Amino acid sequence: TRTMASEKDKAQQAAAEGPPAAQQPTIFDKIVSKDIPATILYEDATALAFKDISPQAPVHFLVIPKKKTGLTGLSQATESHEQLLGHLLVVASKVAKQEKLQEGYRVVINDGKEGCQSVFHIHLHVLGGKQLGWPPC
Ligand code: D5M
Repeated sequence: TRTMASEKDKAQQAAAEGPPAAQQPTIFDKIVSKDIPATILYEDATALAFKDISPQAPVHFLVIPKKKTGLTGLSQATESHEQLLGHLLVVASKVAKQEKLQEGYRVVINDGKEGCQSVFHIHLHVLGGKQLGWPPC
């Protein structure tokens, strides 16, 4: 689809610009600091969940750590991130319930160029609200 193509383009462009510096601010830092608006669905001391600006399903939100602590993407994960990554999954589950996804949903983490990652601040996609297809590629 066109949307897929443009996400792929963005990911390839981001990859061509070189590896992201771990602490380089992204658009998600501005969402965390409320410098740019987002529809926030959940917030605690560690995590933020907000609606994706370009929804790929009737319900599509992102769960991010407020401080990425070196985690630009899942490929950067180390044992030091275990607690944070676990927390993001629990938040995804809580917000999915809150958004009434009792019939099911999907959680996705895009990583790097071939994974179509375009924002280098780790984020979980939660998609649902319709019968999803499989495989996603
Ligand atoms: O996904 C990055 C996702 O981030 C993509 O689905 C669009 C979303 N996005 C980008 N900017 C915004 C703002 N400002 N608000 C909400 N959502 C946003 P990736 O997995 O890196 O391809």
